[in-house]
Amino acid sequence: MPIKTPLLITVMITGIATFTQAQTKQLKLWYKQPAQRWEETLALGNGRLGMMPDGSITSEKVVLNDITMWSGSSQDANNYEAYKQLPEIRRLLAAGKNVEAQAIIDKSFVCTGKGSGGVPFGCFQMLGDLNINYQYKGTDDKQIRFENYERELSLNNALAKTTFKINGVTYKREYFTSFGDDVDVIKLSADKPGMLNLNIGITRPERGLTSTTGNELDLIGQLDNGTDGKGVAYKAAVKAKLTGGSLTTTPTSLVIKDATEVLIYVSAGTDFKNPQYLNKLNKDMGTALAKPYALQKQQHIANFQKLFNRVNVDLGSSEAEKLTTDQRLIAFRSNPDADNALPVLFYQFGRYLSICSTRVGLLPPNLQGLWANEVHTPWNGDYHLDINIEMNQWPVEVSNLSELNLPLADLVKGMVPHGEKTAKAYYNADGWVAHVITNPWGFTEPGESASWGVCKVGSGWLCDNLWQHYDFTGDKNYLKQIYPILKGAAQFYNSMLISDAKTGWLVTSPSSSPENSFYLPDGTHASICMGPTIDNQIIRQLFNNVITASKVLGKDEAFSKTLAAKVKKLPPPGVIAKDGRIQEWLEDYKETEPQHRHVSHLYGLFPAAQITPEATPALAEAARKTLEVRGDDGPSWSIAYKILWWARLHDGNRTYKLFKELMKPTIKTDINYGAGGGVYPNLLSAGPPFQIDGNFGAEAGIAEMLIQSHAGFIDFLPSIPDVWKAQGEVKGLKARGNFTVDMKWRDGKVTAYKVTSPTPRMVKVKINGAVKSIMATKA
Ligand code: FUC
Repeated sequence: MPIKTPLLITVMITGIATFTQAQTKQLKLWYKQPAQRWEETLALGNGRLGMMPDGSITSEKVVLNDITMWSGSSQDANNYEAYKQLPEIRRLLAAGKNVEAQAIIDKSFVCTGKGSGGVPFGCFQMLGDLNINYQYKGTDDKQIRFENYERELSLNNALAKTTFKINGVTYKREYFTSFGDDVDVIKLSADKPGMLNLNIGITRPERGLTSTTGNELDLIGQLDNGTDGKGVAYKAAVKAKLTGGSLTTTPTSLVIKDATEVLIYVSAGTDFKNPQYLNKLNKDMGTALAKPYALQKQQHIANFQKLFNRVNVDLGSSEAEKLTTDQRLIAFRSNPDADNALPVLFYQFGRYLSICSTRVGLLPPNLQGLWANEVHTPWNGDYHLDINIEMNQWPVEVSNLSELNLPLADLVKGMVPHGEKTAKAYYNADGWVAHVITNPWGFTEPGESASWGVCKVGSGWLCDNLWQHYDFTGDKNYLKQIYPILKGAAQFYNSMLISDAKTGWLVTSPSSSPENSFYLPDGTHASICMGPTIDNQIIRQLFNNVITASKVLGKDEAFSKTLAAKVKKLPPPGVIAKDGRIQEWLEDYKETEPQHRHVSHLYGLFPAAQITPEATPALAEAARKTLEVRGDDGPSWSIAYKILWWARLHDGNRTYKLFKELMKPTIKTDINYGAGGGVYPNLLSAGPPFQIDGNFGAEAGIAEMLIQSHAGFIDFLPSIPDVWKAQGEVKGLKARGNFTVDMKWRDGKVTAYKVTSPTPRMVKVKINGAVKSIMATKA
């Protein structure tokens, strides 16, 4: 809930100091060689279009993306007979016959059709490859000697560059996905006239036709929708503007000879919710071509910086900043305490990635944000609801990018009508439900396998993300808009909870604890159970949020009372098992994988605040033991989640240990479900493979180390490691209730701070261990 503003206490803000304006620090990734693999290429994006140049000398590949490139289509994969199996499944579970219950689910309680295994579920796909082949005068093409090579990605300007010298000529390339004109822009230049010779092609592994019309190079196609083949239609148009030289075309390429400067524009789009996409992309191309490059670049940077410059974090400079980013990661591994600027870079890279991978009115970032170099992206590049998509959104509120939560709210709104059908089909229940996976087509059915697909708190978890936007902003209009979504999700659980005969608690049945399994007393194992802890925690959270919302909006008092009565009958936020850990399931089962990557039963510790060291010390201690047994490794998202939990447990040094784990350099790409998460040379997070949740989760974790606001007050430096204590400064972080926080510290003690709000208000803060009320000044 928003932070209460106590009345009548007027304490002056102490220690106001001048805080660094905007970004004074240069934040960049840089390298001294071209990318050898996609995981070394630099991620550019403008919330819709993505572009990843590899900076090769002769054959440069620039992977292009569009966040709406989705195969598949709306479908109805509900099994409308499924609810008839519910009494028998529940009877078996109550009798401890989980294996038998699971068998019925696999047969008749999953989605119909292929589920995530193909279309119509669909898959997020790359748009295409822009292939630029360069020829250099006076060189033997096979053995080109180049020097002074550098490529970089500036996070301050959302701009990538490549420079090198061949035969005394300096070549420069500048790349950006324009936040102004909504096109990809590449500027090629040489410091001697007439030295640019190249041809440009555009391809795609399937469903893409390349052609030229006039001086425009086009890639067009249509993705598979799983029914009549006429799925999302797309086009990418490429044009070049030259200074000097000549432009001709072949049927599949643009050929440029003897130019001094070349501006390449890619204007692309799909018909996803945009039947007029061809008009738009033609118009965008026209505007881009007509504008002077310098102005275009300036507008791009200005638009991007409106969001990026809202937050500044400074933990000091380091010598390691002089190292290239790949070398710096290696150095950090052996001497992490010498480079406090790396966590800052990684934090700001997370903010950069949010700004680049989503925008208001479009889709939220998927498993890979908006960057994919394949047609078949791992896990379909979809929206996984049992951690991943929620984690993607966790950093945006605290990191002052609140509006970037709205695309998720739109996605969820679109799921509701379908989720209502799913609620009826499987549970004969009111409201709406979503299980483990969704896509832009509104999929809400269980997945195709009982082992992972039946977890039913996807909808409840999403609602918490939606709630966070209200909690941070206090925006009642927004609350009004999302209320029906929250209420519908609560109606579902309200109408399907059953009473557990042993405890009398209200629980879900059937369900599972995301993607874990357990041993039954007879030695067999199963995933399906009644009332896993995560379900209880998510439902508690949702019901309480709906109760608060109904009060704030002054509606649905009767329903709110029903929920309040049910909350009392839910299992507590955690049950402490014999071994001192929090029980993952209603029964004290032994897990089949003690180090399983999901630690779902700590949802109550983060993102929820049902378990806190202050209010529930015994549960907090049990959470600590739970984490000790689970260990510190896992896919990157799992390590990132552990940063967040340890931050909530106020163990700064442990959070930093986990951050170090997360920053293990790797180039592995095989799908990993166990230990071994890390980071690629381009700082994208490695599950492996690339999954952006690790970036966003770690960003949220770093913010949570610096500021927390879930317990009714703003906690300054709740969880920083010793190595950050000497001195630091942050500016622009957000706290629940729409407060903005700046602070400076020295030797672990806050020395100056400023809390602002749209209107002056009292707010509770915890600074240097003391809780007090202060006046937040007008922003
Ligand atoms: C969840 C995780 C996997 C992976 C996938 C996309 O199922 O268990 O590790 O992150 O989502």
